[in-house]
This record gives sequence, C-alpha cells and structure tokens, in this order.
Amino acid sequence: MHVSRIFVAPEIERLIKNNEPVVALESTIISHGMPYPKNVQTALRAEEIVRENGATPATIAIINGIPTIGITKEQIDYIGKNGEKITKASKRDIPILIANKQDGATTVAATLFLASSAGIKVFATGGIGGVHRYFGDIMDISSDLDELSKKNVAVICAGAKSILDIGKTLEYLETKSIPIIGYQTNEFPAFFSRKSGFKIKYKMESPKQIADMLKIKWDLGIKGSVVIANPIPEKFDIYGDLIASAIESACNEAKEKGIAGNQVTPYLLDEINNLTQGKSLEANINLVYANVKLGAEIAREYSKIPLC
Ligand code: PSU
Ligand code: MN
Repeated sequence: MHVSRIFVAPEIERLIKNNEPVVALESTIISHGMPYPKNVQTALRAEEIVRENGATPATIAIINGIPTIGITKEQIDYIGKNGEKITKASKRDIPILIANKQDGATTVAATLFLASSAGIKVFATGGIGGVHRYFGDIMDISSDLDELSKKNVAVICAGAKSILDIGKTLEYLETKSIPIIGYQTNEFPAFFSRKSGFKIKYKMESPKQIADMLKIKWDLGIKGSVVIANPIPEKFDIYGDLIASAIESACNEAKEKGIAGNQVTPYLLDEINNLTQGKSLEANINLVYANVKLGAEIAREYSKIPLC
C-alpha cells in the first residue's frame, strides 16, 4: 500500500495486502516510557514475542521526517538510546516533524493514526493515555482518547494507571462510544495492578471471540477502536499500598514542581520506578509482553476471518 508520505516496510506491506496478521507497536514507550537499555531490550523482545505467536510486529516511529511502519532494530536502538531527546509525537506533531525532517517517537494517538493509514488492525501497547487527575484545575485529556474514537484499530493495553483519573477516563470512553472488553475479567485493570475497583460490562474469554466482535463492529460501520483490557500477569501484580502511595507522592510532586503537558506521564513513570525500587519497571515490561502476545493471537484470529 502506498500511503502518501508514509513509508511501510516492504515485508509489512506484503503481509497487509495478503491479510496476514500484523501487530503495530508504539515508540513513545521506548523513548519516554522506560530507561535505556531496558527500553530497547523490551522493544526487541516484544517484537520477538509477536513473531513467536504467529504474527509480524510493526514498530512505528518517525525517522528523519518519515513516518515509518516497521522500523529496523537499529532504529529501535537509536530511539532508545536518544530517549527523551526524541520528540514525543502525538498526532498533531506528525506534519511538523515531517516538514522539519525530524525524528518522533509516536504515542498511542499517533501510532493509531499511522497504523490505520497503513491498514493494520491490531495495536498492542502498555497503557493508554486518559483523563489526568486534577482535571478540574488542568484540562489534561490525552489525545489518545480522541483518536481511539476515530480509527478502526483494536488496542490491547493493561488498562490505565491510577496516575490518571480512571473513573473519568472510562466515562470519556463511553461518551466516545469506544467499547471496553475485559480479557477474562470484569474489572478494569489499573496497569501495575490487576484491579482498579472499576467494573467493566463485557468480558471475553478468547482471542477468537474478540476478533469476531471486531469484524462485526467494523462491518457495521461503527467507527473507532475497541480497548482490550488485559490485566498484568498475576506474578507481576503490584498490590495495594506500595503502588498507591508511590503514585500519590509522584503525582503530588509533579504538581508542586509544575510539570505539565506531555511531560507528565514520563515524569511520573520515572518517579514511581524510583519509589518502588524498580518494581514498577519490571511490572511495566512484563505487562507489555503479555499484551503483545494477546495482540498477536487476536491478529491471527482476525486474519482467519474471510474478507467480505
Ligand atoms: N503510559 C505508559 N507508558 C507510556 C505512555 C503511557 O505507561 O509510555 C505513553 C503512550 O505513548 C501514550 C502517551 O500514548 O504516553 C500518552 O501521553 P499523553 O498523556 O501526554 O497524551
Ligand atoms: Mn496530556
């Protein structure tokens, strides 16, 4: 597929054309979500897990002004090494980075936009952005939520962290008609923990059941994503107080220091990692692995459904 101003790696292009399973992966998680070198190791291992589960990964980033679907291992390393020096690119940043021939690590919103332009149907990540805490004072709603309502690409995530206002985030998703499916659960997961206290209406047991529903939704012309909420594997769940107090003090500190805009999430992730002595990073890495595995399984099932 030749999409104007977007480069799709030839392997990925061929697979999409043949309706073979491809899983999109984002790159802000590499540049801003984790420290080097674990960010690069995680991104490469995530790609391997997708392959081990019968699909092909397409990590997405803007390289030298070219939105690229399926960056190379060397490019993953480059983004990871340069970390926060690379622009965190949401959808609104894309045309500017192209015009300026700059690099960009794509957020969920930007990755959704680019994956969808290339014809990819499944995207796996760690966590989506949402409505931030203190919404009354600071109107911070991630553009991830808006893009989720526009693109026919399923997003597998481990729910939303309680650095966000989970209740308001769920309400916003409802307003935007974005279905939320709990993978083998009726509770919306809170990223580092399997439980958030918020129930979700629909639970599905298998990748096939999810793939069939996606096909029905998009056949009907109901535009937009479906959020597939996959709880962190039990073994890595950070229960109760440890994570709650780390999140609480990180959020207060960010507010006191006046951290704002798109710097909030990276700042909090780093601070929470320090406060939990690395436990939250381990959790983050392992929930990503679980999500990309489920993403590969869903993409495989989706590609088995006859096109019509
Ligand atoms: N949550 C994480 N790690 C991340 C992000 C979210 O646990 O790296 C990134 C994703 O790329 C997401 C973005 O799309 O942060 C949301 O940022 P903002 O709230 O500024 O829209
Ligand atoms: Mn924001």
